[in-house]
This record gives sequence, C-alpha cells and structure tokens, in this order.
Amino acid sequence: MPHDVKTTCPYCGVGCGVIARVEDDGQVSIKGDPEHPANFGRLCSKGSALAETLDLEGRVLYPQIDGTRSDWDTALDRVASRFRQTIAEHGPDAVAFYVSGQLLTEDYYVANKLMKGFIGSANIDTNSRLCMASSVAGHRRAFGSDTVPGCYEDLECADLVVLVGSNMAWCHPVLYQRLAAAKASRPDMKVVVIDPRRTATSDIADLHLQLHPDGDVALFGGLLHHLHQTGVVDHAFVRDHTVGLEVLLAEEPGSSLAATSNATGLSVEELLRFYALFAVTEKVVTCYSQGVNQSTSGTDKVNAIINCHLLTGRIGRPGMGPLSLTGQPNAMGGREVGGLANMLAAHMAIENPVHRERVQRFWNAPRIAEKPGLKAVDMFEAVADGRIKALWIMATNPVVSMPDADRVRVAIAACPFVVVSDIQSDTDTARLAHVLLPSTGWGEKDGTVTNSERRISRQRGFLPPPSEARPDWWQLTEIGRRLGHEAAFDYDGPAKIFAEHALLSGFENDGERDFDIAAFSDIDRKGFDALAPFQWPCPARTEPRESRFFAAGGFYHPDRKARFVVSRQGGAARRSTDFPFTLNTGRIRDQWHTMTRTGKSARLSAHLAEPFAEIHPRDALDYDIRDADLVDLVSETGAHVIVRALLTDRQARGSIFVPMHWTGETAALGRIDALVPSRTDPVSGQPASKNVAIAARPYRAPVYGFVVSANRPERGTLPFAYWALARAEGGYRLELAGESPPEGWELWARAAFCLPAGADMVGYVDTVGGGTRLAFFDGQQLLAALFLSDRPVAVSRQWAISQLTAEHLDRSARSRVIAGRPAAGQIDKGAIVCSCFSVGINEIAASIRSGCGTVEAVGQAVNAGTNCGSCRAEIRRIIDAQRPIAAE
Ligand SMILES: Nc1nc2c(c(=O)[nH]1)N[C@H]1C(S)=C(S)[C@@H](COP(=O)(O)OP(=O)(O)OC[C@H]3O[C@@H](n4cnc5c(=O)[nH]c(N)nc54)[C@H](O)[C@@H]3O)O[C@H]1N2
Ligand SMILES: Nc1nc2c(c(=O)[nH]1)N[C@H]1C(S)=C(S)[C@@H](COP(=O)(O)OP(=O)(O)OC[C@H]3O[C@@H](n4cnc5c(=O)[nH]c(N)nc54)[C@H](O)[C@@H]3O)O[C@H]1N2
Ligand code: SF4
Ligand SMILES: [Mo]
Repeated sequence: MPHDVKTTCPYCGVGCGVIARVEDDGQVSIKGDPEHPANFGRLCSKGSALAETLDLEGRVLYPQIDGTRSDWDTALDRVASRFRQTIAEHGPDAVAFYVSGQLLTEDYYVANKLMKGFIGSANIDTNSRLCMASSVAGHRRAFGSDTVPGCYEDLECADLVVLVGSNMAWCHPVLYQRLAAAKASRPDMKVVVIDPRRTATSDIADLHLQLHPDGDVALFGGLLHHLHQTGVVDHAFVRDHTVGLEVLLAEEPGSSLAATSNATGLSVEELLRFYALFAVTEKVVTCYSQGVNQSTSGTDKVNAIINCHLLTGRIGRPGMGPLSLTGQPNAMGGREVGGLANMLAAHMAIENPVHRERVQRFWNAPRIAEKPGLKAVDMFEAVADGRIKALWIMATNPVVSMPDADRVRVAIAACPFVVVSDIQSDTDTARLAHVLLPSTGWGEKDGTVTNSERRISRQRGFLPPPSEARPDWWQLTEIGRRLGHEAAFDYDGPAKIFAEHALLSGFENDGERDFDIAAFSDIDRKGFDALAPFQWPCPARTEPRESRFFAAGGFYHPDRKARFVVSRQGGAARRSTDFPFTLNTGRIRDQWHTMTRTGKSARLSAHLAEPFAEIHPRDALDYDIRDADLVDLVSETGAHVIVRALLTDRQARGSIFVPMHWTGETAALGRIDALVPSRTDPVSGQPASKNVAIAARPYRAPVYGFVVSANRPERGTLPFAYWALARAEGGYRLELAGESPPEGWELWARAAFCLPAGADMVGYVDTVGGGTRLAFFDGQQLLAALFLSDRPVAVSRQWAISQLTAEHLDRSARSRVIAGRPAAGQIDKGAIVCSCFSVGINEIAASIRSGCGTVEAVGQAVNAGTNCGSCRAEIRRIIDAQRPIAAE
C-alpha cells in the first residue's frame, strides 16, 4: 500500500510542511501539507522537485579514509584518536567543528554539547555566521536575547510590509505567495522593497527604493529622526519599556534630507514617500534578510530597523514588528542549541558565569568553554596558520561558500586532519577530507527544525538509509563515547536528545530566558513521532502563552527594557578606478546554495543553467561587453571568475550581481566567493558578501561550444578556460569556451563523453559561419551533440536537449540534429521559465500572440505559473515585452 509521511522541506527557513507519498515500488511523490501552518499546502519550485533529488548518484555510501573505502569502527576510531591526540598535545582549542544551519536540532545539540562541555573549547561555529549572525547580534543588543518577536501571520495582517535586502519572491517563495495573496485581497496594503537591484520581489512593490549598497543605516537613521520630529512616537512604550533614546538622538544627530539622499542614492521625494508611508501606517512589518545581514554594518542595520519599531511601539502586536527571515531550514534551531561560537546552549550566554555553571551542571560535564570560540572567518584563519590542527566539517561546503574561498581551500588542504560528514562525495570540500563520513540525508533522517517564526516541525524519514549512511547525531555521539563520555552521549535516537534539549530550555529558567520548550521535557519516542508543528515558547507551565513577544515589553535585558542602539553608517560602495564595479552576490530561484541537491534536478537546472553576471547595458557598452559574451571578473586580490554576461537594466549602474551557486564541480571558474574578501561586521563577525570592489572585462575565446550528452563528462576531461555543466532531461548540458582540444573535437568527445567505440558520427562544418557540429548516435539514440562556433553559440538549447530523448529514425532526423533547428511543425520551447511544468519562453510568447494578455490567461493556456507561482513575475515581464508585437 502506498503510504504518506508528513515531514518538512529541507531548504529555506519558511519551513513548509511536506507530504511524501511512497509507492509500493519505492517511487516517491511530494506535495504540500495542507495542514501545516507555514504553507497550508503550498510549495515552491524547489520543494515541488524534492523527489527528483533523492537518487543515489554521487552519494557517499560508506566511510572513507584517504579516499579508500573503510568501515565505521575504523573511521570513528581514527577520528577519535586524532582528536584525542591533538587535544592532548596542543590543548582543546587546537580542534574545531564547522557545522551548519542544515543540521537538525538534535545533531546540532550533540555537536555543541560535545565541543563546549566535553572537549572544553568553544571552537564550534557554523555557516549561520555567514547568514544570520548580524540578526542574532542585533536582536541581542536590542532585546537582550535572540528573539524573533513576530510570526508569518503578521505579513498578512499588516498594512505596510517593508522588505529590506530580501529577494523574497525567489528565496522565501511561499511566504512571498502568502504576502502576494494578502495584497491581492486587500489592495490598500502597501509593499516597499529596499534593494539596490530590481528583483522579482520588487514586482509587487508599490515603492522600490533602489538604494546604494549599504545605504540602509542612513535610510533607517533618517526614518527614526523623521518619526521623532513629526511626533510619531509611542511615548508610553518608550518610557516604560526602553532605554537609550536620548543618547541615540544626541549621538546620532539627524541628518538633513539632502545628506540622507546623498548617502542612500535615493531622491528626497523617494525618501519622503517612504517616511510618510511608515509614519502614517500603524501596522508595519519590516522583514530583512541578507542585504541587511551580510555587510560590514550588518548588525547596525538590524538595530537601525529595530530602533524605528521601538520608537513607535510597533512590535509584538498583530501585523507589527521587525521580522528577520532566516535562510536555512534550521537556522533558528542552531541558535536555540547555541551552535555559534559566541553562544551557549538554550539561549544562554557564554560570557555569563552563572549560565556557564548552570549548563555545566545540567550536562554533568567535566569542563565548560570559558570564552567564546573562533568565528568562521577567524576559524579558517586559524586553520590556515596551523593553530587548528583537526577540523570536522558537517553539512556545509566552505570551499565554495566562505569568503576568500581560494584561501579557505588551501587552508583545509593543508590542515593535518580533516573530517567531512556529507551526503555527496564529490563536493569541493568533501574532496579534501582525510575521513569522509556518509550521512543520512533528507527523507532518511529524523529530527526537528525551527523556522523563521519559531515553529518547530518534525522532519521524518520515509526511505531506508542507503548502504552504510548514518545520521549526523549518531556520528557525533560515537565520537563522544570514544572520547570517554559514555554516559553523556548514551542517546538511542533523536527523541531522547530533543527531550534533553527541552529540559535544558526550562532548567532554572522561570521566565528569565525567552527560549523555553520545557513542555516537551519528557517526550518519548512515540510522542516525538507524533509531534505536530508548534511555536515556541512552550513552557511547562500551562497558562496560555502569546505567540508573539514584547507587545507589553518584557525584554530580556536584566532591567527588562529594550535598548536603542546607536548605529554607524555603513561604508558606501567600495569601488575605485581600477575596480569600478560593486559585486553583489546572492541567490537564484531554482538552486540551493552549492547545488549538491537541486543540481540533480533537470527541471530546476533549466531556468538558469550557467553562472552569470547581471550587468547594466550601459556599463556593458562602456566595457565592450555584449549580451551572452563571457566576462572575466577580477577582485583586488587577483582572484577571478569567468561567467556569462546577462545585460539587464534591473541592475543599477556600477553594480554587478553574480549568484553564489556555482562550484568547482559545475564550472571551470565559477566560485564567486573566491572574489569576496574576508571583510566582516565588527560586532557579528559576519562576512560582507554583497559589496565587493571588482573589475570586469570581456573574455574572448577562439572557440565556443554547447554540448548535450547522455553521459556526464568528468571534470578532468574539460581542458577549457570556461565550462559549465548542468543536468538536463535525458543527460547533461555543457557550455564551453577556450582553445580547441589538442586531439581534435571528435577524439576529445569520444573520450570525454565515454562514447562506445561503435558510436556513429554525423558531422558538419559550416565554412561560412565557421561552425562545426558533431553528433554521435547509438542506433536511434543521440549520445552527444557538439555545436561549436567562433562566437557564442546560438543554437536553441532547449531543442537540442530534447533531442537526447527523441528517436532519430532516419538519416534526415540525424542530420537535423546538427542543423540545430527543429523541422517544420516541431516545437522549440525556448528557455524554461516555469520549472514546475517545464514551460519555455517560446510557448509563453506564442500564447501571448494568440491573445493571452494576463498572467492568468497564460496560465490557463499553457499551465505556466499555476503551481508554485514563482515565475509569475517573469511571465508578466514577457507579456509586457510582447505587448507591442501582440498588438500588431
Ligand atoms: N532559491 C533559493 N532560496 C533560498 C536559498 C537558496 O540558496 N536558493 N538560500 C536560503 C538562505 S540560506 C538564505 S540566507 C536566504 C537569503 O535570502 P535573501 O537575503 O532574500 O537572498 P539574497 O539573494 O542573498 O539577497 C537578498 C537581496 O539583498 C540585496 N542587497 C544587496 N546589497 C544590499 C544592501 O546593501 N542593502 C539592501 N537593502 N539590499 C541589498 C540583493 O540585491 C538581493 O536581492 O535564502 C534562502 N532561500
Ligand atoms: N558570496 C556569497 N557567499 C555566501 C552567501 C552569499 O549570499 N554570497 N550566502 C551565505 C549563506 S547565507 C549561507 S547559508 C551559506 C550556505 O553555504 P553552504 O552551507 O556551504 O552550502 P550548501 O550547499 O547548502 O552546503 C550543504 C552541504 O551539506 C550537505 N548535506 C545535505 N544534507 C546533509 C545532511 O543531512 N547531513 C550532512 N552531514 N550533510 C548534508 C550537502 O551535500 C552540501 O555539501 O553560504 C554563504 N555564502
Ligand atoms: S518556500 Fe520552498 S524552499 Fe522554502 S520551505 Fe517552502 S517549499 Fe521549501
Ligand atoms: Mo543562509
């Protein structure tokens, strides 16, 4: 019998409920859980494609030591003995864990307990340092605790939603859909987007403030003064529940509108429109994400925003408050267990001796870390200079995602002992492991995650662990035991770990700490399996609790008052004459970080299949860069990447956007973090990944190529300055540029794509256009087709890919492949716009030409945009662009 399992999406911090249906033959299908309060049944393109990422290609299936198959006992003994030895010789601070907001709370809890209480160092940091650290620091400064006061419903009942540095349409798509639906049903509701780029999110904005990079502190500092001067102040709230307004007003004297305009790059009219809207609207929610956090002034940006909400008392009531959008599925859970180097478990503070003593007593631990450990950037610095000699990396890919990524790669490669726990064996980081441990992945593992609105949901396994893969918590527990701490790490499953975590949250708490889920302290396995999503706090005391914080004060500083924080204005764009562009980095709709999972789905890879740089057309003109050219981007350190140019006026002049997703596995030179320096926020230690000075120049190659292939080429077989590899329906797609291979194209292709000796080749040389086309067949099936040219190849990608799954019955069908064009009557979909239903731009354009003038009409005609909806903005743009043609 097919059976349904309720679980939670492993991608973004929205934390959508998912129902996985497992058929008798093991086939899995995915749909949204209509009862889950985060998504009420909706899923975005990534969530909908989860079933396409569950195959075992590239999975780590057994422990490996120095690249050779091993077994668990040997591998764990090796890890334990190397850690023990390093600690004995060099002290506990010579070892470190670098973990992830994609761990489950139970994994995270054990990692933190082992490092801080039993190894006795706080050298555990996480990729949340690159993600949420500034929000955590800002919350702690303002509230005395890392509290997110509001919840998702607030977005729906607000009259004004301000999105700062958030591309919600692509990065928190289901929340965006909830917002878009609320706005559609209440047209008076206003949305303001604050982002130097015009994004898919700005399409629903009533006002898009395209400010200078890092203009946010000036913008919100100006707002605070405007509110104060115009008397939009909740005097009672400020008097009873806050401290520091006078100091703030004295130390941060109001700037003139002209000065704010200068600092933000916004016109005085734009400023006044925003300020007036904020002033007159009581119900305001301000959401913020990486455009705020990933900055040298990230923490100050957070406080500048919170200051405005404190001044107006708009916090913790329905439809009001600051709301930090968390990135990873368990960014919040990691903060609850204290997984950052400067935190302690259960929202206690490492610098507080009472807290340290309490946690040590609760854990019955032999020691407790006495001081904060190294934050991510400093941690890899210590790996580089040899202070850290043994490193365990779990569920993150720092060789790609850390700033100064080439240096991080060198540091890890030179570290005497590196353990990596991952699900994929061929990541840039896993390739450097001395011991590679196979973890169970989503669908196989059990535990909990906490989303952006403090809601804790179960991830439940519905597939057996492949081969020898074991959960992360189990791996950590085994090391804890081998280091001599059997009693402290005697867990038999995640339920027991969760119960201990819940007990600690209520331990000697009495309302002193926000994070309290003590109601679950004695949960057993059965209760854990049945656990329905719930929001914290959930203390053991039974009186009903509000689902929001701070409407009536009750902050977590000792005097229970919030703090106004003086904020420094962020540095403006860092460009110079030699490095005239600001590099801004971030995400695309259909890929997740370093693509180890979403990259497996052909559907998700169809939307944007190459690393690219968005450049304003006028800038491109100035630097002789044409659309579809390749560009070479260079940083001050001399590091460079080569990516495709995408000219668009959505980009501000002087600024270039490049996504963070491409790796050494998917492109020749696409790791954008090689260009991002290790410059951090002084308070949070979070790297500034969105404001980097770079230079750009065209990269012109003698040969350009596009290849479709049934087999995956090995990285080592690609001797090109530029290549980018992606999954496609029926195989792979490869873009390349550089010198021709010395052995000639045919021999190269036969080797690179592992073609059988008997494969037939059809070839064609275009003496006029200078192009060469080669196609290899096994009977009726196309094995590989190469389209080569002395300029960027113009063949229709989608049509060429469709040939991998088409039958080529006769000679003319085969010849058409190298012609690179469909026969009359055959359809060329064009670039995929809607990934849910694989609808291409040509199909959408055709429906518009046949009379569809709205997104809804296009949806009815060709289905595009009718599932997750995240391509609706793009469809609207296509309609706008086609309108004159359609009217002809
Ligand atoms: N599709 C997809 N979704 C994801 C992820 C993914 O990999 N793929 N990752 C998840 C994770 S871990 C995270 S952290 C979130 C991130 O979610 P977001 O923060 O929404 O995404 P980003 O693209 O990193 O950056 C958001 C925006 O900040 C803008 N920005 C840059 N500089 C500034 C500035 O100085 N001021 C302002 N106001 N804005 C600026 C950028 O132009 C960009 O549009 O997404 C989550 N969701
Ligand atoms: N330039 C630039 N750099 C950035 C950012 C940016 O905006 N710009 N954003 C930053 C942010 S916000 C983030 S969150 C980071 C994300 O960066 P990373 O965390 O490095 O990226 P992921 O690809 O999510 O890495 C997760 C790894 O865990 C593995 N994995 C998946 N499931 C499991 C599991 O259950 N157990 C184990 N052990 N492993 C598993 C995956 O295969 C993958 O290798 O990147 C940061 N870097
Ligand atoms: S919005 Fe998309 S990626 Fe985020 S949790 Fe929901 S389905 Fe997953
Ligand atoms: Mo993140």
